[in-house]
Amino acid sequence: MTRLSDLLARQPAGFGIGQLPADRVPTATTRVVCGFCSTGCGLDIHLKDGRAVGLTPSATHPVNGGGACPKGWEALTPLAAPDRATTPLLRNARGKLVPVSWAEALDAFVAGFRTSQAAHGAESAAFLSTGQIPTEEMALLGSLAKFGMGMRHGDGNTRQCMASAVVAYKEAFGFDAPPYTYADFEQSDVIVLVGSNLCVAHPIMWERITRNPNDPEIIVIDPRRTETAAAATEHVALRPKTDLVLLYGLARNLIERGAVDVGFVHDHTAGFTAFAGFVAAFTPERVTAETGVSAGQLERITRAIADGRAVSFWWTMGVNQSHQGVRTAQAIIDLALMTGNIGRPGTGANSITGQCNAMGSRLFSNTTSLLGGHDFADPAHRAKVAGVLGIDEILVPDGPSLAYDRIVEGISTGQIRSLWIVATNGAHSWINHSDLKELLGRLDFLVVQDMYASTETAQLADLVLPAAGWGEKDGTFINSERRLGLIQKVSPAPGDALADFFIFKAIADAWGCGHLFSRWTDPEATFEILQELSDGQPCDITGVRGYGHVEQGGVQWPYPTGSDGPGAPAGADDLERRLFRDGRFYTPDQRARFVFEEPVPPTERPDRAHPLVLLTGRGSASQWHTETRTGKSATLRALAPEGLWVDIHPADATARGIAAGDEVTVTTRRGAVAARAQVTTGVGEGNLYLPMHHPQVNTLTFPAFDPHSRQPSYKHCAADVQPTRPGDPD
Ligand SMILES: Nc1nc2c(c(=O)[nH]1)N[C@H]1C(S)=C(S)[C@@H](COP(=O)(O)OP(=O)(O)OC[C@H]3O[C@@H](n4cnc5c(=O)[nH]c(N)nc54)[C@H](O)[C@@H]3O)O[C@H]1N2
Ligand SMILES: Nc1nc2c(c(=O)[nH]1)N[C@H]1C(S)=C(S)[C@@H](COP(=O)(O)OP(=O)(O)OC[C@H]3O[C@@H](n4cnc5c(=O)[nH]c(N)nc54)[C@H](O)[C@@H]3O)O[C@H]1N2
Ligand code: SF4
Ligand SMILES: [Mo]
Repeated sequence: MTRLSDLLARQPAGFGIGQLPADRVPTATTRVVCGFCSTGCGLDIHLKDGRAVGLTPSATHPVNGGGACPKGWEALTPLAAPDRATTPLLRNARGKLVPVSWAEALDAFVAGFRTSQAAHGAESAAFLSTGQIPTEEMALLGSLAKFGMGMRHGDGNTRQCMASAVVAYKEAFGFDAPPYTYADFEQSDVIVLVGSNLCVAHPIMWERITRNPNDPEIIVIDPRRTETAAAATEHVALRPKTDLVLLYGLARNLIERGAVDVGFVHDHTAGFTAFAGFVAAFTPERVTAETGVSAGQLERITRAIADGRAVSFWWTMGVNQSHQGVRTAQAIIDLALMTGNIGRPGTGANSITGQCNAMGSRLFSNTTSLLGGHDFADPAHRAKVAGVLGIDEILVPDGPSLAYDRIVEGISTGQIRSLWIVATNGAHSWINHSDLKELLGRLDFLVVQDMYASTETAQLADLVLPAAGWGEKDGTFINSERRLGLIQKVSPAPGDALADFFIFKAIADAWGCGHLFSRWTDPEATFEILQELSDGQPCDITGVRGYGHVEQGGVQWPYPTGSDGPGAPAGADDLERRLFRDGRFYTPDQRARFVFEEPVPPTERPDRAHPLVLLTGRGSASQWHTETRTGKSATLRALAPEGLWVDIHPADATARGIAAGDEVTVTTRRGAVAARAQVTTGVGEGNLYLPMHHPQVNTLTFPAFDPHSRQPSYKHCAADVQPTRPGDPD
């Protein structure tokens, strides 16, 4: 802990502590990482008698260096919201959720799952979790559900978000390993952002770009002129879902120009010759015809990449949330590999994660991969994990779980009969959720564990378990650049709400499998287990010396034993570390793979009734997903538009007699939603844009999925917009 005097010495004049009422003058400060996005900003929490009374972004944290976005500044506010779940709630015979004690709730939990599993088999129970709880909690949930309760199927909301990047990296690099460190934002001379609106979704990463001293070329590939595109040096406004054609065309042009790093490709990759042959068909004429990007612009970006000394490629949901998200991500990786832009400062094929602990979920949630980035299908991995945990190997399933969409499908076929949802609000966020809501109603038993009893999903539950949130518990997160950071309890949880960790422990005891988790006494003891599980893996963190080690600035994986001792390899203990500096990847032959496939059109095609394409995504820097948290802050609400606005191109608006501010109805084949018209050239002609934060938006989206990652394609469906007539929905 830092002393108040140290804190005050660091504050600029006029900080104003002197004006605070006496009962709010902090007496100490402690450091945590933010619990919203994956940037992982350090926040200094000011404490009075051990309780948070305010916060300031950490000036000395390597991620944010004193900055935070509005959500970070307001992080404490949602904790005090009146709709917090403060006691367990059980649906009674009259169908009403009523408060019950923890003892009754645990009895109901065990009875509900046991009864359903007895009738339909242990594997008919499943869970859906999150990228927003600490790694220790994810690991305990995944282990309890699969090793203790006999579940085989459990997935996370990270399927909605990162699944395409995970598969892309695994196939290309041999492990799910985003290679970069944020310093790369400052060290590039060419920065290519594909389907990524940093200014809104990762404002502090954008701030790091603004600190780049090289006057970088910033190329933004996005069908919309986003805040980020407007600030770029080049905005490539391609047609939605044509990225793959553009990227292959870029590869072809770069080859023609002789921009291939022949030495790197020869020494460290496999499959380039086939790739070069494949992309030859992506001529500039074809690229222009399919993507709408002009030959001149294609030439400019080819030249920028070819001439760049340090080119970094970054992508987010505009790539992952696509019917061909994996191959699109791999096309970005292909570009980085062929130009040798990997492993050096300012380079990389860099997937930016979304949620504060998406990376923890990818490695330790025991859903798609077995704890520690292991493989359920590999007997040696199962034996290793069982050995570390001291459990019988037979308890470890021999294959991965069904993906989120298959679990949902399983409810409709009767394969899945009971479900436990933790820290995700699928009844708002799942693609085409009208279906999901109906299906959740068919379950024998639905448990929702959340900070708020008011979420769309909690309202459908048979049992609601009240959870403590960020700021009310301890644990670690892993951010986008693989950096472990600490969260700490700085505020008491309301009422009977408990940290998810201790809810899981109580359930394990009630279920009768508590003995499996006797070593998992608290989050920090669990962290040691995670370290052991990571031993020898690319994400090895055995060298981390407990929570104290990650509190101040965090530590990036890998950090194997000996990373900071005498004799440690050079650079192993640097504050900023990137992967693949030696050109060696995690594949058996240590070579990265070129992976590619013929592009295919999106699943749902526009027609006369729905001639437009609807895109969805983030609305503003102050809104977080389904707004269960950000919606509770008056400050954050004031920073976002009120109500739902749809972006419409002026030509499309004129053709329909729509003027700015008009009430309109957006329709797809699945439904109709009322909104106000924002007439803007920010969207392309023929496109509409809706922010995902409004609960109705996912009644419109079309459930298409990438075949390799099962990630939903939230950013494409056929739609129309018309002036609202009497009788339309409001
Ligand atoms: N304020 C705020 N910040 C957040 C979040 C939040 O809810 N609010 N959520 C966090 C999470 S979990 C995530 S995953 C990230 C998401 O971060 P981003 O991916 O940056 O955010 P999105 O707005 O979903 O999508 C990015 C862009 O993809 C574009 N796009 C749509 N279709 C295509 C296409 O076919 N090609 C290309 N190239 N682009 C396309 C959209 O126009 C949009 O501008 O943000 C994180 N940060
Ligand atoms: N149309 C459209 N839909 C989308 C997207 C899009 O771009 N377009 N993006 C998708 C993406 S990338 C994502 S990541 C998802 C996000 O979708 P969700 O995960 O459904 O969104 P959140 O609102 O973050 O939900 C998190 C829930 O966890 C609760 N919670 C927070 N902290 C804790 C905790 O510590 N413990 C417990 N038990 N509960 C907690 C919150 O109250 C909230 O109810 O949405 C997806 N949906
Ligand atoms: S940029 Fe992300 S991590 Fe940083 S303060 Fe904002 S929400 Fe938190
Ligand atoms: Mo996400």
